Amino acid sequence: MTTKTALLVIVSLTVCGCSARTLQQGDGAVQPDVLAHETRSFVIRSLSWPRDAEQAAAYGYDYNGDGVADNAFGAIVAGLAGVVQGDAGGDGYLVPFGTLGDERLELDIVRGDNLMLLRLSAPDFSGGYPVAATAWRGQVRGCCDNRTSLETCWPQAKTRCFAADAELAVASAAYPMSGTIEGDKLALQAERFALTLTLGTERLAVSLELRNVRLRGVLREGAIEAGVLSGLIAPTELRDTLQRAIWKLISAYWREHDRAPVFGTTRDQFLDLFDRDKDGDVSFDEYVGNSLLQTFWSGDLDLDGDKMYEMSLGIGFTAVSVRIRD
Ligand SMILES: [Ca+2]
Ligand SMILES: [Ca+2]
Ligand SMILES: [Ca+2]
Repeated sequence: MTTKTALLVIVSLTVCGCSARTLQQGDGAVQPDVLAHETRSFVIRSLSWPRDAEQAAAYGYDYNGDGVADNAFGAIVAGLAGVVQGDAGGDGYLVPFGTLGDERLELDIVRGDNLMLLRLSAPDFSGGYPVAATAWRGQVRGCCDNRTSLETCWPQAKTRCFAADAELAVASAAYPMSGTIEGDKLALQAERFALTLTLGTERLAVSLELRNVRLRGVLREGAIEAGVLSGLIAPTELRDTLQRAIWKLISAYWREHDRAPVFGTTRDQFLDLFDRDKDGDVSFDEYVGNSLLQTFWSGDLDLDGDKMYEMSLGIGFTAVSVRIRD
């Protein structure tokens, strides 16, 4: 907004004493609703996978209204986490998934590789008002010089990228959201949202476009706490993005450690299961075509009734205040 339009608006408000909502006209391309609003901007500071079935449910959203929270992918990750833990000191056959862990996710966020931005806009934040919101992917930024661990990165990152006066730039189209604040409880929904996750020892960045997105959390001064982000992964996205990433993860690990067991099976057993054309390798088509995996990876919900099942996903998050440049 130019100084001139700002002045015009202030003058108009003073003169008519009316609410900003009535100021719909004018040639200054002024958006009265926005003027009436206070805005708060955040960057996601951490993401956390569910560690057990209980947490998977807590991070889920009940999409089909049957009283049970839906979080099929979260439940898979929680299940893997349990097996990895159970396998600690064992033969390490789930090593490729060992770094599904939160620390790896957090490191990628803290060092500025995976920034997700959210701007809330409401008449005021004391509660009971509708909220408009916009989410973006943030531009990659070097948030610290020593990027090797959270301990070395965070002291610098917290002032460079995760402070109220830090300014982060957007790097994607806007994902519009809407919702409410009741007391300190924020609840938003959006048609779509791009969630980027880093998977495995190979640190594969996977950008998933979630549908039917629900975001909730507790609004604090300068932060969103106890955040939960839920959404549905479409069947094509599930196959072409998520399963492909996991196939890459397994293949890379397996090629590098050609004697290592995979999923508790030996290399021969693994080939037996997947290598249909017996060329000694497991292609993506062989991997996704495996009937066991098809069952494992089948979605859990078909809200749009097209007989293709989407997979629900819920993950925890926290966010802190920043400035957003869009
Ligand atoms: Ca349900
Ligand atoms: Ca093959
Ligand atoms: Ca469907």
